[in-house]
Amino acid sequence: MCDSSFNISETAWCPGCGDFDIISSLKEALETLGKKPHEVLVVGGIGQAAKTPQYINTNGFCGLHGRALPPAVAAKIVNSRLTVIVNTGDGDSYGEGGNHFIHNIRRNVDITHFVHNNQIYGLTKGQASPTTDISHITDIQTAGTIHEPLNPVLLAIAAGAGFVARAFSGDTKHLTSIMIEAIKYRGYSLVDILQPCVSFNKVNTFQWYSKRVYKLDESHDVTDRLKAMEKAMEWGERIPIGILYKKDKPVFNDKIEFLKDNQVLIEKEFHMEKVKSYLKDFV
Ligand SMILES: Cc1ncc(C[n+]2csc(CCOP(=O)(O)OP(=O)(O)O)c2C)c(N)n1
Ligand SMILES: [Mg+2]
Repeated sequence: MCDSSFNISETAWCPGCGDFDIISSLKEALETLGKKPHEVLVVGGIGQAAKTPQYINTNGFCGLHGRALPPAVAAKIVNSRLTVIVNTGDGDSYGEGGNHFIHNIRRNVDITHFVHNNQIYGLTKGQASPTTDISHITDIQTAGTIHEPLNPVLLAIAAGAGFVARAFSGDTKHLTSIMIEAIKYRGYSLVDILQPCVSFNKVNTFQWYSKRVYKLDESHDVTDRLKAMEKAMEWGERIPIGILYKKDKPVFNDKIEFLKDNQVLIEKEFHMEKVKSYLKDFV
């Protein structure tokens, strides 16, 4: 483990889990950006990935299953000084939290969403998640999954997210660089991080991903939404990793009069009448 002010030594993850690489890349990204532990809030829901806030020395919040995004955006809205990062699983983000995922893309609060996508429900011992490939046999889906998997990066681009990337936990240098760009991006940013689950996903292993992933190079125009969607749809023998789409957009705070100056709301003088007049357009 690197010497970092973000270190906490205890974890309950299985040896070989991709979560270790993701958390060490996260620490490295935060160090590189010069962040201090008290300036960062890491939020998770429920799951193995969602334990990340417990294993990193920052402010942390563990919510309910599928409910990582609401407290994260709320924290950012009331304290815009915080760097707010959600680290949670594919089930948590795209299954139980699917509605929050779509609607927080529309809301565009300046937070970063790192999804530990092991294509399985890890904590509950290996049921199919929304990203499990079709025909994948599990203890519950004994004849193989019959549902088409969700493509989260394609969905995010289509729903209007301004920063969408895919990464692989097995290439930590590349993952760290993507994390840095995602944290720096002003607005909602999604990084779908492919990661092996050594205990409960025997199909999408480290070798499975290693054989398939390839890095997008400069020839990929990150501002071209249709090209980004095309790249997002590549899945199978070849899987592109890197920033798929990036575009500046107005964030939530820019659109609300009393948040525009990016002051910390909890430090603002409270005038009920003023707040009421700001809110009249929303009720
Ligand atoms: C509302 C609700 N539904 C289901 C569960 C049970 N549950 C806890 S974690 C989990 C799956 C977690 O999978 P994922 O988010 O992919 O994280 P991983 O463990 O794979 O990192 C489920 C189904 C729960 N705690 N609450
Ligand atoms: Mg999972």
